[in-house]
Amino acid sequence: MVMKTCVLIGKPNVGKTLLLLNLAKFLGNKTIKLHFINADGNSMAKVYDIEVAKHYLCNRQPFSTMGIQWARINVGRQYIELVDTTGLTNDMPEAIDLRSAMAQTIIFIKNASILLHVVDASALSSQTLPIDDIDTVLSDTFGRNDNYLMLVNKIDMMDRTDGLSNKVTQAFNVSDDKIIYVSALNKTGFNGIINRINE
Ligand SMILES: Nc1nc2c(ncn2[C@@H]2O[C@H](COP(=O)(O)OP(=O)(O)OP(=O)(O)O)[C@@H](O)[C@H]2O)c(=O)[nH]1
Ligand SMILES: [Mg+2]
Repeated sequence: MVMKTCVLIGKPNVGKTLLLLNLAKFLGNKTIKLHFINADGNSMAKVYDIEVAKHYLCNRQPFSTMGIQWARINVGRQYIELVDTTGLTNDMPEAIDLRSAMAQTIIFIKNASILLHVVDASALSSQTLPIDDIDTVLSDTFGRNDNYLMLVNKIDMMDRTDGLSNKVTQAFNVSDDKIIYVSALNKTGFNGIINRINE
C-alpha cells in the first residue's frame, strides 16, 4: 500500500501543530520523530517526547511553525505521513522568509492524499466570511475534492455547541460529511479523523 500523506493546512494559530502532536499521542505514542524541512529544502529530524514538543512548537504566537514538520505515524492498519505546514493568511506578507514558507505549504497541498483544513471554531462569527478570506478560498477551492476534510478545532472553547454546525455550514460551502468537530487540546473527535484516514 502506498503511504498516505495527510497535510494539515489553515490559518496561523488554529491548532495544526497541537493536532499533529496530540493525534500522535492519542494513537499511543509517547515520543515522536519530527522531520523539519525549511523553505530552502534543508531538512533535519529530531526525536521528541511529545509533551516537550508541545512546549517548544505550539504557541499562541502566529507563525510558530515556519516550514514543514512531519512525522510517520501508525494509524492501526497503516503508516501515514502527517504533515504540518506554515499557516496561510489572507494577504501575502512582505517578509520573504514567510512568503517562501507559505509557498512550501501550497506545494504540499498539491501532494496531499488527504487535505486536513483546520479552522478555529472560536473565531467563527454567525456572518458569512468575506469571499477573499483564506478559509473561504481554501474551502471553495478544495472543499469538493474527495481528499478534503475540514477540522473545526477548539470546540472546547465554545460555551454552546448547538449552533456551531449552522455557523460552519453558513460560513463554508462544504458538505456535512466532510466536517469533523475536534479539540486538539482535549483530543476529542480524533476517532472521526482516524476513520477517514483508514477509509
Ligand atoms: N482551547 C484550545 N486551544 C487550542 C486548541 N488547539 C490549539 N490550541 C491553542 O492554540 C494555540 C495555537 O496552537 P498551534 O498548534 O501552535 O497552532 P498552529 O496552527 O500550529 O499555529 P502556527 O504554527 O502559528 O500556524 C496554542 O496556544 C494552542 O495551545 C484547542 O483545541 N483548544
Ligand atoms: Mg504550528
